[in-house]
Amino acid sequence: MRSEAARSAQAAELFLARFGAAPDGVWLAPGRANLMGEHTDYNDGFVLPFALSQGTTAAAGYRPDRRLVLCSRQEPGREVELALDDLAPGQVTGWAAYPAGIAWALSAAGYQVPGACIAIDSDLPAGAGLSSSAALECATALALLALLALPAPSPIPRPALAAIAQRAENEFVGVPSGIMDQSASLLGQAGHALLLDCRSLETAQVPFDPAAADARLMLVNTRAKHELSDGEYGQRRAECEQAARLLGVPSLRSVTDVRELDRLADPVLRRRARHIVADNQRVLEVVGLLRSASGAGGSGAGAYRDIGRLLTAAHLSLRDDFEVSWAEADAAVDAALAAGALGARMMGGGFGGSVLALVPRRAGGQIREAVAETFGRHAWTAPEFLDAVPSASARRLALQLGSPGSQGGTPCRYETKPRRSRARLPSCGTRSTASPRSAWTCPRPKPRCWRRWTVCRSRSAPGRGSAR
Ligand code: GAF
Repeated sequence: MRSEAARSAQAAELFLARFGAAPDGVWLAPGRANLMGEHTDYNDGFVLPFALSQGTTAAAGYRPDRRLVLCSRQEPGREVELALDDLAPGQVTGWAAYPAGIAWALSAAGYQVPGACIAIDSDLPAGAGLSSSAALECATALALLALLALPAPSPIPRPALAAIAQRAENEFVGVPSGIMDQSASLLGQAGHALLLDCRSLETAQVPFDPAAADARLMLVNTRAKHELSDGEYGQRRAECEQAARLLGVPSLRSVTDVRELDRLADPVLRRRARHIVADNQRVLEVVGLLRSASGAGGSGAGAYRDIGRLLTAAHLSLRDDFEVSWAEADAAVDAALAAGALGARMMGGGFGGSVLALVPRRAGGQIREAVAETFGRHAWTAPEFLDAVPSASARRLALQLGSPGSQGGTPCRYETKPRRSRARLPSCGTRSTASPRSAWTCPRPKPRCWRRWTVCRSRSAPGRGSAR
């Protein structure tokens, strides 16, 4: 795993290479894994995710106009420049819709979002079901809040920020996701899973230390790409809402006894609802087991064995009742269990993405081999294995200006030698192929803006805004 200093330096270098100046700061938001509670969030239920050590950085710099310029190391050639005042749902597509949606949702919530240049980098594999979208949203949100021209009177509470990020995703991007992913990224704590009651939005940090029980969590990226926007996710959501309507309850969270589901005549709706009711119960059981493991004074090995069994039960429920699993996930779960995993299940929205396996520490190698061998037999793309370590939430990183041999450390090449006549605002929007000195063009020659830019650029960390 890269250190925070290395991540910050790489993010700043990316910004410098593209925008010709050091950023005002670098913010990191983690992806998430989910221990238990799948598709329960939009049913007002319980979820138990945790923040990963892998995440997304946003290196950001204030700009004095009302434009947002976005580039990403993972999306070369797909840079986007937008006018903040023209942002509207559905207007931006592709990867940039997520950060643009954040600017839109923050403005809608009353924040004076500033113009900004933002360079994105990530070590979360896209489409692996590890919430790279939520991480992108949350890193952008912290960056824009820190660059606010007028500091907010008080820091925005993280749960409120999660709701703003969810709104960006639901309304601006058009993906009907729940609140779990943003909450995990913004509220996770190292060594803990986050118990979130999606009805009351109450949270609790639950100690989660598989290593104490000589176990570890392994993620298997099955390389089958998952997309929440492709319809099946929305269909499951609609089925759950229909089941709740037919049962006469505000949401499936209100059902705690599966026998109540006998009133549903439609077998498909009954199966969908059964998964939700059972997964809510599994979340609470896992929380009980984790608490007993951390309070017992012993290793908690027995509790982790039971958690493993619950993981596998959840997989069967997602596969057979909710019908969101996919061939590679089923094969990875079977292979992992046969090779000694304590439990395993598909994770996230489904139809692609990753499997989470709880494995005895010493069995990691043989489980990886068994899963890889299974994929080879099917002639599937080789899976990717990642460690899932419960980690800290989104945060500002100390700005590292330059690693040995880089050009880092240059605060802004426009600060000291602005052109005397026809000075141009060093827009980060348009880059020519000419020499670095003339690399920036701007349609509006405004020496005053220029001065403001240089003043602002010399105001370095900590930022102006309220975000941490
Ligand atoms: C995706 C969604 F974004 C979450 O809100 C959640 O519904 C999850 O799928 C399934 O549990 O990650």
